[in-house]
Amino acid sequence: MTPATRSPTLDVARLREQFPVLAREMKPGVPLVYLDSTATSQKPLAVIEAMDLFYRRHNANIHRGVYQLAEEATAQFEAARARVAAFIGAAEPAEIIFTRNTTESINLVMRTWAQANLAAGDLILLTEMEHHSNIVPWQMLAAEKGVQLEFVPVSDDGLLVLPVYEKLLERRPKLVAVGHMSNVLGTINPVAEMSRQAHAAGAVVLVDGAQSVPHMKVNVRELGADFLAFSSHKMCGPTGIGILYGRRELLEKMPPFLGGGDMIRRVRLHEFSTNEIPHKFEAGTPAIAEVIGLGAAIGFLEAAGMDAIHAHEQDLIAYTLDRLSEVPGVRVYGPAPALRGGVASFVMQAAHPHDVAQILDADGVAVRAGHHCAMPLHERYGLMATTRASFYLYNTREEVDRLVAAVQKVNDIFA
Ligand code: C6P
Repeated sequence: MTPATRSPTLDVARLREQFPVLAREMKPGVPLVYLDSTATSQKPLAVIEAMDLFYRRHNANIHRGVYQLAEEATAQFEAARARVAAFIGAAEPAEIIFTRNTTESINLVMRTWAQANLAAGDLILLTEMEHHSNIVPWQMLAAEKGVQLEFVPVSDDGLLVLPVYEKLLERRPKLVAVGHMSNVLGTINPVAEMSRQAHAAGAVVLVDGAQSVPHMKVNVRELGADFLAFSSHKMCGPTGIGILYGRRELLEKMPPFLGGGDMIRRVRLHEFSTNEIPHKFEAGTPAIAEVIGLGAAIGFLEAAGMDAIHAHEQDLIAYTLDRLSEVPGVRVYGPAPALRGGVASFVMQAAHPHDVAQILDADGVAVRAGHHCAMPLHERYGLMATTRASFYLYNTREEVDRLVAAVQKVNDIFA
């Protein structure tokens, strides 16, 4: 298969050359079709080489040594932080906290801001389409503190039922925690408008940007997010690094998360005082090479162009929905292409989602099957599992054709 360049916005053939793994054959003559970027993205040479170079030339701990190597490492680490801040339109690098992943970023807000500011009876609004990472921490807080949780329902066509959201806002929640883009339905929620309404009702807004930040232009100030959580590994960067954006005013008043080195200003035997933000929330030695890799990933994405990436994925998802509609017994969940990103979760009459994924795998097509860490959403549709194909800037229409051919094969096998 020749990788296609037929994208309205991207030179995909050239981009693909930057991802060594995409050249793999899963068995002789069967090239990999990687359709699981929602779980984790592949990594371009720019990222692999930036981390390699760091270890070969600059490796030292940061914020500690006064020698040149340590200063180089610190400068590169902080330059990556500044790059993340600019990428999402934060007012300053100090508003960017490095964690391990989106999950830890959300847990940090729960353990610090929410522990300090919420009391029994306070309301938190979530939605039925949240990933477990944006449900379970709040359930833990509910069990510990007696806060209440309410969920904005999802319609049959995969959209938030906004009149119910507006009604729930009348109960003046303290926090609205909402996913920007669903990892199952692909739905892109109208978060800017939802934030405006939430603020008018006196709530703080946390946005789970795990699926939006990698795939479209996200500006925290336009979004109105007080907190934004996302993961490096879903945006061409390495694993082990998550990001929490928080507004300075909120971060400064929050108690620290973990205790230890780097997060303190001064320690005595029986007390400590905290460092400035963002260091107050970054205890211990961080994943230094990974942060530098994330900086390189952002450079790579910016060079491709976030609007171009989004347009490419919308083209792919429109094509996918169209092509899958030709296959008998396939049902795809989620809204129309214009309202979603590059995610297609589906079920087949002929076979269980896990069997579908296995048959696809035999043809080199890598998709995920299961509940995708969104069990309540699957229950909403009366499902235990779906098969999910998801796209990124390196995918092509030819790969969608390979997906559809393999899906057709499932029907042939079970007919
Ligand atoms: N979704 C998926 O296959 P972590 O694992 O912490 O980097 O990201 C968690 C997370 C939070 N929110 C959303 C919307 C997500 O999609 C994810 C990760 C992956 O769908 C792994 S379960």
